[in-house]
Amino acid sequence: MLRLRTLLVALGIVLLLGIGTHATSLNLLPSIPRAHAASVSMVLTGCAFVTGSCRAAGWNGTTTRPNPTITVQQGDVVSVTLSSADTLSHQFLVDADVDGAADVADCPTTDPCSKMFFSATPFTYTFTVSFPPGTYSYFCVVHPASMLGSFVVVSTPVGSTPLVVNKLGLLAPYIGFATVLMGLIGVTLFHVRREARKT
Ligand SMILES: [Cu+2]
Repeated sequence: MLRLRTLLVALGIVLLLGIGTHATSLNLLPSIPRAHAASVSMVLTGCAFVTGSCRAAGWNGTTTRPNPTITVQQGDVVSVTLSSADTLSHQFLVDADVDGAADVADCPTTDPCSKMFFSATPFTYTFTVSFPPGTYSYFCVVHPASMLGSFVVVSTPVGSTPLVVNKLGLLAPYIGFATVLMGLIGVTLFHVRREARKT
């Protein structure tokens, strides 16, 4: 009978340990990363016609990658370093209300926009992405036909990988716990029966 009591105490300890392990396994549950604003910097040079360092018309005026797609997260603080590479006047604008670049009346209330510039000396225009996720366009107000590109606003941090939930991995601690519990019940029943037979 003493052996049975010892066995039951041992079973209780193992059960408590099991519940403890079970509780910590809850930390394995995936957590959604909290959105956080970041500071994003980029350089855009103005090129409306081919001259000097301007190999093509377009922001950054390269033949390989003019008008680069700009991808940011909602809430990001974006700093654009602007200069003119063809001595012409340019003005950076993000068409946040999607009504085209011509509507300068939106600038800078709804559409973030820089001052007009023609100097080769760079200056930095900073704005916060306060509009919702989506695909927008950024323009040069003076040359909207050639100096335009995509401005993409995403809701998750730029460069983060999508959350993948390993469902089997989540179940593993539960299966392990259940197996140990069943085993212990089996062993206990075996000993209880043996003790009962002895008396
Ligand atoms: Cu321009």
